[in-house]
Amino acid sequence: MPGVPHTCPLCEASCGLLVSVDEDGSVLEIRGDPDDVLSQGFLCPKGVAVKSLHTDPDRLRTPMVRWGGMLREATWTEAFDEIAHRLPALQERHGRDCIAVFSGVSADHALGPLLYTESLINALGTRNVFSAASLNSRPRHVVSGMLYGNPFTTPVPDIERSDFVIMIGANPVVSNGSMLTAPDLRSKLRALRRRGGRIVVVDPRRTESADGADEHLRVRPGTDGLLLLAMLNVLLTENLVNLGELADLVDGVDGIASLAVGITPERVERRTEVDAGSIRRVVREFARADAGVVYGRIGASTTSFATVTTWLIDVLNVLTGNLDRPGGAMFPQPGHGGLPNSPRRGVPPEPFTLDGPRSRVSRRPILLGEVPAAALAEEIDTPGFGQVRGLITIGGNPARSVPNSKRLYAALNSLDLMISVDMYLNETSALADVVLPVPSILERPHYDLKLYNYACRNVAKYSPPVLDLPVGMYPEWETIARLALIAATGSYNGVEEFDDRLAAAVAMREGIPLDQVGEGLRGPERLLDILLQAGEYGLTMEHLQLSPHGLELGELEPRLPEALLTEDRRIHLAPKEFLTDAQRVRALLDAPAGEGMLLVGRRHLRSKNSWLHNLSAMVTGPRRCTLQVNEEDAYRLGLRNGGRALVTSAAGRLVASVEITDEVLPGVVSLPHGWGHDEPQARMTVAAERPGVNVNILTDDADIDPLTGNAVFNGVRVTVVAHAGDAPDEEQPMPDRRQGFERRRTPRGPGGIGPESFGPA
Ligand SMILES: Nc1nc2c(c(=O)[nH]1)N[C@H]1C(S)=C(S)[C@@H](COP(=O)(O)OP(=O)(O)OC[C@H]3O[C@@H](n4cnc5c(=O)[nH]c(N)nc54)[C@H](O)[C@@H]3O)O[C@H]1N2
Ligand SMILES: Nc1nc2c(c(=O)[nH]1)N[C@H]1C(S)=C(S)[C@@H](COP(=O)(O)OP(=O)(O)OC[C@H]3O[C@@H](n4cnc5c(=O)[nH]c(N)nc54)[C@H](O)[C@@H]3O)O[C@H]1N2
Ligand code: SF4
Ligand SMILES: [Mo]
Repeated sequence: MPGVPHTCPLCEASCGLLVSVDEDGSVLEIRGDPDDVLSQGFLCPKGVAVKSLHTDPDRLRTPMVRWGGMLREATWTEAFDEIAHRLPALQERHGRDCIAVFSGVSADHALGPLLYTESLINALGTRNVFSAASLNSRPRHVVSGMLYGNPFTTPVPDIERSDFVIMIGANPVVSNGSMLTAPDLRSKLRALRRRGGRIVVVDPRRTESADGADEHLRVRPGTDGLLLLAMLNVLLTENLVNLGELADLVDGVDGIASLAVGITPERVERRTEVDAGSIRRVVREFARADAGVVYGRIGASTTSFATVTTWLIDVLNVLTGNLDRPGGAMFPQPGHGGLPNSPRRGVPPEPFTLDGPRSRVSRRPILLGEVPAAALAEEIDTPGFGQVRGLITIGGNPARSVPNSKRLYAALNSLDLMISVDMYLNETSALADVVLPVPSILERPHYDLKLYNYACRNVAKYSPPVLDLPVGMYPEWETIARLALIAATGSYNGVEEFDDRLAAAVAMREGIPLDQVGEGLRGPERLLDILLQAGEYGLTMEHLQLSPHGLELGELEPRLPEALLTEDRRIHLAPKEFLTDAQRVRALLDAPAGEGMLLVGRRHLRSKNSWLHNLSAMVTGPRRCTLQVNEEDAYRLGLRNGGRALVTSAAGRLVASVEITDEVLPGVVSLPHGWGHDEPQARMTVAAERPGVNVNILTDDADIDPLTGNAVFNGVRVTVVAHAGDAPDEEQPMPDRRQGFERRRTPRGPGGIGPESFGPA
């Protein structure tokens, strides 16, 4: 059975699928595509689960509208009429900024939102734009913006040619990489060791990646900045700095040198808990490697020192000459243009700066046009001009993914209007007034507009839908276009004209004559054709359509200085804002370690944040939402394996099941995110059977990385005590649902959704 090629959008690896379908359109099997340009047959269990995702009876297939307090199935006309009736009126009354948009991570993995959300935001004219980027990658953008002049110039580990990788707060064996698109990283890392290379993992947990590494440095959460400063100190004091090809491109080495003065491995040992001898040895070995790379992800970018940590990672790469060199940290060249780093577009209109506008309530930085997601709750619950009264979520579950869930839950319930575009009635969309469904992964086209910017090899691949759009479903781009039309004109008619105008505008921006655009193309394919033509390789949709397994565009090539968009086309290694913030890191040296335990997160191979838990194949085996505690701590705290613990932070508290393991260091506990499937109005039947607890009840929206406003999920201070209560095993103290807004509290009625047992006060 040949199967139809497609692309898995469930993580950043972008694996090729081969989907076998029978005559009546039923999906028979999903396998890895051996001819896929990137994944060459590799598939993880989530890829296989695209089939059960497609057939999941809970997946939304019709719009839902809240009438008389209950979400009921509705026609598209009813759903859009409801929005047209309420959204413009709200903006008229309270001003443009009263409607916020939250764009979740799934919106980064689907062409519709990738290409159309911007026009929705423009039509709304709101500055209240939020996304998952400020939950994980804003420090990366800011470091790239300040150092290279372009927030999207992302250095990516050239993993297939590297011979020394230091991974800081990343677990690619499970996550399959992040801001690194490279299917089957487990094998790629094994191959690296087989060819004599070395892998060092820096992580407070003994992760699956640490297990496969040569060395594991068990760092105390939140102290990586100190560790990196000590590494730089070794480089500088032992004369191991070697800028190589970068020598004529870099400014600011002196600034780095003065920052690292006196921060020796011996001095940081106490706070980082990493042995000084190991630090020195690793740095010497790294500096001697032919080509090495330091790579950091979630554990580096979601602590309160995230920007400085991310920055120092790049500094280490630069000072060892590993930036932009094969086997080091390289800049991919995707097949499409249209990104601000597209060479044809040249220098972006304004230099990247941290001195931009600030948010209304806590004056947090608005970067790349977005308010930090950790400020979403306060922008909703703080009265005043510009207060958010309505929210549109697309492909996200902020009720589970944003810090301080308790506050956000109350805030979401206080909104005058909430619209969700999603595949499920999840813990967020279940609170909406109108829910608009989207096609399944197999019913929509795909091209990884964002991920090819992080790919370990330059590739381009377009996957047409495997299956026809079912009757009664709209493509997601049309849904978003209709929302934009309502915001702009009050009416949702005229999608075709809207799309024509958008295509003309994008073509004009990219300098591509419209008559050069593929005939008969519309929607995302037409926009993609324009972006491809604007790209470095002069591709068209036709090229991609002729290559269903993807096009190989070559190994990563050095791109400096062309890829630099700083005004002087140099690397600004030591921006003053970073030097200043780094003083907080230096101050850690003499600060006391503090009371209580430090909470970190973790991911599991069979999860994707909050939303694959409704597929039985993804939740088999032992319960996974456990609080991992070291044996020493468990003994001290009187915790027993399988027992319960009450975990309390500045933001909230919850009860979790205890798992005693030496995977975590003493003083550290770990709880995964994306659980807490206990929202009575949600419709995720399988997930609700094993709800788990929502860790973001504990994370604090006041605790942020100051330079970016990025959320802090790791190194959160908590206290842990044994919990003797007779609460059910995965009980979770949620906000009191009896307070607040009656209209969202109504139990199941005819056509309504929610457990029978849940009644209004
Ligand atoms: N299977 C699976 N794959 C996924 C996802 C998923 O949910 N499941 N999610 C996707 C998404 S959205 C993303 S962003 C990526 C994330 O990809 P990764 O960043 O590779 O994944 P995480 O498991 O979050 O890894 C973070 C690591 O940081 C460690 N850590 C915590 N605090 C610290 C600290 O202070 N210092 C250091 N050095 N380490 C620390 C944690 O113990 C953890 O091992 O994964 C993507 N892929
Ligand atoms: N404590 C803690 N919190 C975290 C993290 C952590 O490590 N620890 N990680 C953070 C990170 S890295 C991220 S990226 C965020 C992720 O958090 P969110 O961005 O909120 O995303 P998800 O929880 O993955 O939910 C994605 C939603 O998209 C829907 N969906 C799937 N496909 C489509 C589609 O094609 N179109 C639309 N419209 N919807 C679709 C799914 O049904 C699901 O409801 O969470 C962050 N929150
Ligand atoms: S590794 Fe990622 S892209 Fe590949 S099959 Fe698994 S979830 Fe899909
Ligand atoms: Mo993420």
